[in-house]
Amino acid sequence: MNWPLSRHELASLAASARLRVVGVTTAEPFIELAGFLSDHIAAGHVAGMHWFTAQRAEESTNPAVLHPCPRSIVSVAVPFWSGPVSPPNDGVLRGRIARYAWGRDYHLVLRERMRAFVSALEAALGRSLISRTLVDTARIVDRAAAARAGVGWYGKNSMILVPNHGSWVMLGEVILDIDLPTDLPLVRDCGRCALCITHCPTGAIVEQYRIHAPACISYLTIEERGCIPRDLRSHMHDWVFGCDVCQDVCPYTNAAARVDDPDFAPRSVENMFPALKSLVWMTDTQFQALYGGTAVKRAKRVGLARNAVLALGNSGDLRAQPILEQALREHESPLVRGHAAWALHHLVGEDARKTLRDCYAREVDAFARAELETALTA
Ligand code: B12
Ligand code: SF4
Ligand code: SF4
Repeated sequence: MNWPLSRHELASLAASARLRVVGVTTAEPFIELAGFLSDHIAAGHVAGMHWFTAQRAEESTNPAVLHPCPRSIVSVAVPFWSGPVSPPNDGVLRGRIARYAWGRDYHLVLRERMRAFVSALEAALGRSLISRTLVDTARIVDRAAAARAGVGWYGKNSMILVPNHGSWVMLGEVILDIDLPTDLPLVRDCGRCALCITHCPTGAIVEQYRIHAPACISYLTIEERGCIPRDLRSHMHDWVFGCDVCQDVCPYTNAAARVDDPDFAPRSVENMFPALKSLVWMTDTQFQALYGGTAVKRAKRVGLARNAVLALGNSGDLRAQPILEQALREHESPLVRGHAAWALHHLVGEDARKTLRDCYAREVDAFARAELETALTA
């Protein structure tokens, strides 16, 4: 077949758009995935994400629903490992944000680069293309496209592992109306390793390649808008947005090459290890200044405050006690007050009784009252 571009030309056009890891697959439907996804949904593994319906899953496995004349899918992986970083030793009680969310929102970064890539392609071919760029829209299963395009392979934590970068990559796709030379899937697997399964703090990797999202800290801190199940709270440790444990323990991900991509660089320490007290009392303006234009925005200000009180309760540090007492008495959100009741009791046990009793006498919100009652009777 006469390809309009060679593999090499395609790779250098992608590199000119700052996309260094790309692979190509056909626009054929992902037939096996459709069945896997409907079983996955029926088993409740994505419960709580109401947009994740069987119909949407079926559509997401068929590129013809997403593009009028799809011929090829270019899968892109943007690496972001910038080397080991520890929280500052400044005596401040701090939480932890997952690494992918430290810098600019990856949706914006990937979309800009993929659009630049399409423009470069059009210039090289001398004609316009019918294209669609996708990133994390759940309109296509990004990992399935990456696996079929040979960009990476599935780890048992269900992450796509990319040679030289492990799972420290964000994924996107460009669907095009032209045929391109395709790549073969990589023939790799985890062997006997199961570190991610044994280290997952909440047991969310229920079997290899299968995540029970309602138990995953990433889901709990970002997608869950209401009450976090009590039995999972103490396992969330200091995570306030996302979780990197199943990647941090992975030997492939640990061997990732360092990339200094300014788009993924944090603006300040608060984008990596935020001060928990500040998160509890943040105003909308402060929230916007720190987290506007980053993926953290998705969790919303009150969601982060709720996550922060849990992290304070899990800190084991008595300096968290007055912060929690104040949150329990004065926070404007009943969601935060309710979680603060659990956190305070978890931190100091019986010593919380007087504050809990005082607050119970004044509390009017049903959720916060129920949490106070549970803490008092625990
Ligand atoms: C919903 C969602 C979540 C949910 C559910 C995750 C899940 N694993 O199901 C929650 C909120 C929990 C979540 C968490 C995270 N997510 Co998320 N999430 C998504 C989203 C929007 C849809 C994923 C989906 O369809 N899940 C349903 C399952 C069934 O599909 P899957 O995850 O692709 O899993 C595949 C494997 O299970 C495989 N498989 C099944 N059986 C078998 C058997 C064998 C033998 C093999 C080899 C494979 C295999 O097939 C499945 C389909 O491809 C995608 C974006 C997108 N549009 O695809 C991002 C995405 C998957 N998330 C991403 C990231 C970065 C994360 C977090 C790391 C964020 C964080 N640090 O907190 C965590 C990681 C948790 C984990 N271990 O998966 C990246 C993953 C990048 C990568 N390198 O793989 C994606 C692709 C976003 C992006 N555009 O880059 N996420
Ligand atoms: S992101 Fe955290 S909670 Fe979710 S599967 Fe990985 S280790 Fe478990
Ligand atoms: S930790 Fe081990 S089992 Fe898990 S993804 Fe990495 S190599 Fe695979």
